[in-house]
Amino acid sequence: MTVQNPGTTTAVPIPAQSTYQARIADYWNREHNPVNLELGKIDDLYHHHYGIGDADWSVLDETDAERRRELVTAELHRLEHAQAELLATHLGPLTPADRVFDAGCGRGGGSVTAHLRYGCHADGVTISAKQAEFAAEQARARGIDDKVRYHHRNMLDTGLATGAYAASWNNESTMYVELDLLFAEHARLLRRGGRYVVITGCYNDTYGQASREVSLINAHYICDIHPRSEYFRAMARHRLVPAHVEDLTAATIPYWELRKQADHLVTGIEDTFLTAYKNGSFQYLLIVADRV
Ligand code: GPP
Ligand code: MG
Repeated sequence: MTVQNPGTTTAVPIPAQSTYQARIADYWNREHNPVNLELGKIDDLYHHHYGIGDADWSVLDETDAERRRELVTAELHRLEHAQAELLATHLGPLTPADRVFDAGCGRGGGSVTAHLRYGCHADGVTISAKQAEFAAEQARARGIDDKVRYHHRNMLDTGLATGAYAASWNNESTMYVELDLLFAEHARLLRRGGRYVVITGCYNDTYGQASREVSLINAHYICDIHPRSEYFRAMARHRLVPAHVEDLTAATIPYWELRKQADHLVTGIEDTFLTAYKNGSFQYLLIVADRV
């Protein structure tokens, strides 16, 4: 290695700080799955997470093929939005003066959901420049860009203001990062008594190591699903104290059963999720914690 100028350091490129992170940004910059875009189009709430709750199976009875596709798309979107609303419920109570941080915000649906519910300011961060542009355009179109902002940054190193946030969350984005680095950043951003919420897929320590299905999910999204235990260990190390934990595994299975039957939307990962949930190796988990 040649040290050309020992008196200075070279800034690490932000937001992609490693080859891995550059690869993730590349994936999300190219991602155009109909299962995300067709659902989002319905009401301009673009989610990048799965759904919860009982499905209305009658949508499958529709005999007109095109109408059936529309009904199935709308039903999957309803279930995804129900998941976003559940997460938003746990952020509050919040006032319009409060600020929230959406870590790994994707195309922005979660921040808009929180803003619509509480009137709060929101800062969403994504490592994908395309997602950040898309989300910002959505906020402009809604006329809420004065309060809902999206940043092309790394959620481990946001540059946002210390202690400025009343609540923060990760909605299915923790599997892309080391939890210690992530929770250190949430603990820094949250004010004392602030709220942290995570919904995630984690592997079940009771089952043992990651199952074949968990490994297939990792390969599909280029992520690294953590064991359930690691969340609690890492939170404890970063002043995040769990106040509520909910296993959403049973609640998410109808979403996957319905998505599996949506020929116009499937991505090929549906059976793997269903097997992983049903064989007990994988869990869909909500954790709500207080920043102490
Ligand atoms: C959802 O995004 C999934 C992730 C961000 C990563 C993996 C999550 C786990 C719980 C393991 P998406 O809505 O873009 O996925 P899809 O295109 O499959 O709908
Ligand atoms: Mg999706």
